[in-house]
Amino acid sequence: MKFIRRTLIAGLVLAAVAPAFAQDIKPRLIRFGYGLNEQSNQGRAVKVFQQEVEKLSGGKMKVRAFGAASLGPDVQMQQALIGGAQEMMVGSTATLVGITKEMALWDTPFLFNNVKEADTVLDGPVGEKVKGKLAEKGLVGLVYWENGFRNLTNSKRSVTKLEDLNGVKLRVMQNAVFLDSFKALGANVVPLPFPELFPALETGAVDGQENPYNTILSSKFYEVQKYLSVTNHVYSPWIVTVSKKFWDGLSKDEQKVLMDAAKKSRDFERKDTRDEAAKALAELKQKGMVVNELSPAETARMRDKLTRVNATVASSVGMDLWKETQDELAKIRK
Ligand code: TF8
Repeated sequence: MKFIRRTLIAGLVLAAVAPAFAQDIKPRLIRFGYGLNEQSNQGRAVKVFQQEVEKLSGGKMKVRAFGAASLGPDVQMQQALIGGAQEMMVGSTATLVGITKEMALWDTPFLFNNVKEADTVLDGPVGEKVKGKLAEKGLVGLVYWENGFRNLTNSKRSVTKLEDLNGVKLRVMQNAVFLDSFKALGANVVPLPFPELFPALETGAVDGQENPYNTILSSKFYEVQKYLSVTNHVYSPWIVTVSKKFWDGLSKDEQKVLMDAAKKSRDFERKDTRDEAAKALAELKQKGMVVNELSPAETARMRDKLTRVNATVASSVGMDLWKETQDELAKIRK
């Protein structure tokens, strides 16, 4: 009896520590870079990823987080991942278009009407296909996070109609679809990497920019921008990527740790971002921003101008992928 009980206890103890023992996991250091600050939705989710990797690997795999673009803007980090000088990052899919042209799909104005559509397409076959294209270029895409629906801010005037954008120097991401879109709306577009944006707004080098409420808040754009126009002109995803050079040197168990942690961080991030976005507008008003909605007629005019870039997106991502996306959206909307 005593023997049995002892073996039983020993067995239970073993079972508790077994996963970490049985797994093929070595000590690993992962340098994880991101562009927003630690207090942002991006920073909070990186922390969740970090904790989850440590937990799932029994403390063997460690994630060192570098926020506020301290390892450089998105484009520079992507190159560091490809070269193997950095292990991981999260950033905008829009800045990946130079590497993987299919990413331009997500830059299509008004592609998604709501977050349910975004989640379904991004986590479904289309999202997987686009993500899979990264491997040819030395990157491994793990999961999509939510950056969010983008809205327009500027320091000149309330944008209530298209014509109000005339002559506004507007920063856009370094991405052809964004450039074309806002040119079509009549703005003077200035492509800039994200870390240069706040200083550019502060010095008046540019008058405006567009980003989700969360970022307008966490990056303190309200300090240098007076007007916010609710345009929701496009949904931006973020994507968590790994250096393929690093990934290919990992065991299956180590890869699974990163994938499982990435999924956990994604679920956390989307919820956290949506909770924050729901409250952010009131907070931005409180900080002194003048917020305006667009009339249905003006929204329709803007939509009409913006959807003219659809043909360009379709030809750069390929007609098959474009059609597959439209079919999937039609299915969701039924
Ligand atoms: C932008 C993006 C950025 C992201 C972030 C740095 O406007 O929306 O917020 O790329 O990862 O540049």
